[in-house]
Amino acid sequence: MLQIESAEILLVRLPLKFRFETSFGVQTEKLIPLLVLRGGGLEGVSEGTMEFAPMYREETIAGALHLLREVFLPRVLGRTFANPEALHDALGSFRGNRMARAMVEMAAWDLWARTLNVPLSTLLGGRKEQVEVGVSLGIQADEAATVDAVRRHVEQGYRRIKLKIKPGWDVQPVAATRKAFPDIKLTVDANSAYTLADAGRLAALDAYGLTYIEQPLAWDDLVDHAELQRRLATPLCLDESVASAQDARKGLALGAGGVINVKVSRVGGHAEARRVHDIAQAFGAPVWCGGMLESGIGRAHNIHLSTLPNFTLPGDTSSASRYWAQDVINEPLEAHDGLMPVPQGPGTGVTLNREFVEGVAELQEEHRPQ
Ligand code: OSB
Ligand code: MG
Repeated sequence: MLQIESAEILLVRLPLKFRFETSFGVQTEKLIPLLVLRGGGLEGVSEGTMEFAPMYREETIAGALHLLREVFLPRVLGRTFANPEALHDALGSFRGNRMARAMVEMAAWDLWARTLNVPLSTLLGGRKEQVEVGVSLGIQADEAATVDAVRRHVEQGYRRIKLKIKPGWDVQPVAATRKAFPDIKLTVDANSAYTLADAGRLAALDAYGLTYIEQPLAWDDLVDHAELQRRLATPLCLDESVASAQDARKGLALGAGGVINVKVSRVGGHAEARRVHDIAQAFGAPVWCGGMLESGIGRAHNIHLSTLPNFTLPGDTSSASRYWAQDVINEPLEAHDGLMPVPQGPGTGVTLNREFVEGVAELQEEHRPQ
């Protein structure tokens, strides 16, 4: 049984090793909420991917902390569940806030896998021992800097390069990169910065052999993406606008895209991520595992999810050492030749570096049954 005896919330701030510019702003550090669930002498750990401000989607760290403390944790603390799906159902009547609910669900999966003494990937049904990864590169100062950044990561063996774009900076970096690297797997991500009025500009990207164009239109749209897809040869990939398996079904049925970026936290946890994966597979649409600049905890969860069979395109789960001088976990998560090994051992296979985390934590609180 999955027993939830106590919980711990931690909040850490980590400096990013690179400046990450997207269509919605510049990031130089990451504020990361972590959740530990304890039971039966074991612990499961998860990471929240909502941000300080609602830039990517609508959730925020402050909102998540409030919901964990006052609403979600009181629903699970002191209780015993048959499995993580049953625990998730205990939060199933709440609307939205999927990233916050995912924190509880994902920590429960880790705890459950450790209780059964199997790797999380095995419980989810994945078989790969390593997963193909690419890299997501922020907007650079100019074409030369873009090509330089691409070259460095191609040389490291990454299997796909994704360039962030925005209106006024789209064809330029793509044309320069394609000229320097005619054969690499190349994609772009607009993070919702365009509208249908930009269809002509986006259609110009058809000339560069992109594997997909990620989330060009509004974060909550499916209909305009379907209209845009009819005007483009390049497949669209949905990120922001898929928050559930139902969204995935609707998007694929509408023809809003041909590829889905699965982020386990965005859709509410591993069980829902697997349903998104399955629905996409039924539509013949490949999926890949996205990232939110996670620390080692979220990164390890992403790697385990990526072992499912329809993750046939390289994910964004690049080496942890790209992001952090010091990670929150004890184990390295390093890709070699674009292949990320799946951490072995029970659960996610990674463990919190307590000394480091407690040293930098801006918040650390214990929660017990009332
Ligand atoms: O759109 O995929 C995105 C990071 C933060 C928010 C949204 C996105 C991203 C990335 C980075 O692209 C992926 C990563 O390296 O984790
Ligand atoms: Mg994206």
